[in-house]
Amino acid sequence: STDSQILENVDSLSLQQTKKPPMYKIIMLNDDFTPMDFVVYVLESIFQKEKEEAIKIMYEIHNTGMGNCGAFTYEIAETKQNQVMQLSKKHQHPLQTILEKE
Ligand code: NFA
Repeated sequence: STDSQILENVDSLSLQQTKKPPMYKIIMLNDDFTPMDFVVYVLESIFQKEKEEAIKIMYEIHNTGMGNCGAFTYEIAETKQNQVMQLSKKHQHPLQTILEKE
């Protein structure tokens, strides 16, 4: 649709495959029960965030209702979403995520 996308796609027909896959943002939702430390642990262990960044994202979720954990291909986003669900269920926390197509 944009000039640069048309050029990129025309280019990919004759030269090489440069088209990027669709990306999905993982949005984490606030709730009143999940401990802040657990959310920080999830962001560090599943989303590879440094502690300082994990704390920043956790407070963004706590204060606004939602926050961006990162953008991934569908398969990776779905896997990370399942990992969050399984870890949260194991610890009996109601932490939830949704996917948003970019
Ligand atoms: N709101 C939760 C609390 O006060 C913390 C939280 C942050 C939960 C981010 C979910 C996501 N314990």
